[in-house]
Amino acid sequence: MKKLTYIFAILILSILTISCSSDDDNTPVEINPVEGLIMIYEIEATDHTIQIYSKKPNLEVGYNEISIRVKDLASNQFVSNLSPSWMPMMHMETMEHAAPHSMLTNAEESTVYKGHIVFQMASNATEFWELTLNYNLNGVAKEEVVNIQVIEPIDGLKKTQVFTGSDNTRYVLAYVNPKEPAVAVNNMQAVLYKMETMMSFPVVENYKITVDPRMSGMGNHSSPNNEDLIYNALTKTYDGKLSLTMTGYWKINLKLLNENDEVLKGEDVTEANPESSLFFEIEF
Ligand SMILES: [Cu+2]
Repeated sequence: MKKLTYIFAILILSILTISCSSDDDNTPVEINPVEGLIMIYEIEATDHTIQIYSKKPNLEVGYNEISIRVKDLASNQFVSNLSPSWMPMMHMETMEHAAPHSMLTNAEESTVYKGHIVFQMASNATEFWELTLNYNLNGVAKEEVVNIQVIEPIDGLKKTQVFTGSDNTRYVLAYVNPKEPAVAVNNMQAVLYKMETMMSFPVVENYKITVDPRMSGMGNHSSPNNEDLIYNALTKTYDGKLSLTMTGYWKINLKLLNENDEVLKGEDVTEANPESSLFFEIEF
């Protein structure tokens, strides 16, 4: 009986294997590597074209996911060995400063280089952002400087905080997820950078951000099962849970704590103190 079961199992397995492999052979999959993204800039250079993509139609103050690819006009192919780097720079009337940004990597699609930039402020009539791109094309080092437009978020909600902590350090904290909040316990994500100089913004590791969402329009009620944002070394983000019990406007009250649990910014929400000085806003 045991032997029979064994043979039967082998039979089932081989049927499954056959059906799987035949599926693979018969359905060619063509994937557009920039599916769902909007090309916001296209720069024509002499022998190549640079394309800059975003999920949103504009670059906004706050966290922006940006993808870049380069087409070699000689081969008419997108290049997968660019080794690119980038530097966002704001030229203000009296000074210049950079912005927190990640590296550009092509881990998911070999010809699409992805990264993020957290813009602290919007462009205006006299002050502007430039993005300098450095990369290799057929063994030749290239540099392209792109004038980019950064606007205030269209929804007018605060999702980026630039502040001085009680340790006298300047920080940039930006909301990342959920991009589409739901009435649920949402996975929440933020990024935290320290302003070392005007040009250098390293990721802050191993701090903690407490989460207290409130509906100020409804007696400032809270929600159960929120989880503090904890540093994730793999993604270099702060990850936790955001519980939203109904649709509407929520102020997500935050506190930033260092590795010794000392509060650097933000306050508890109490009867006497309805909101923290450190917060994000969402509406859905
Ligand atoms: Cu500026």
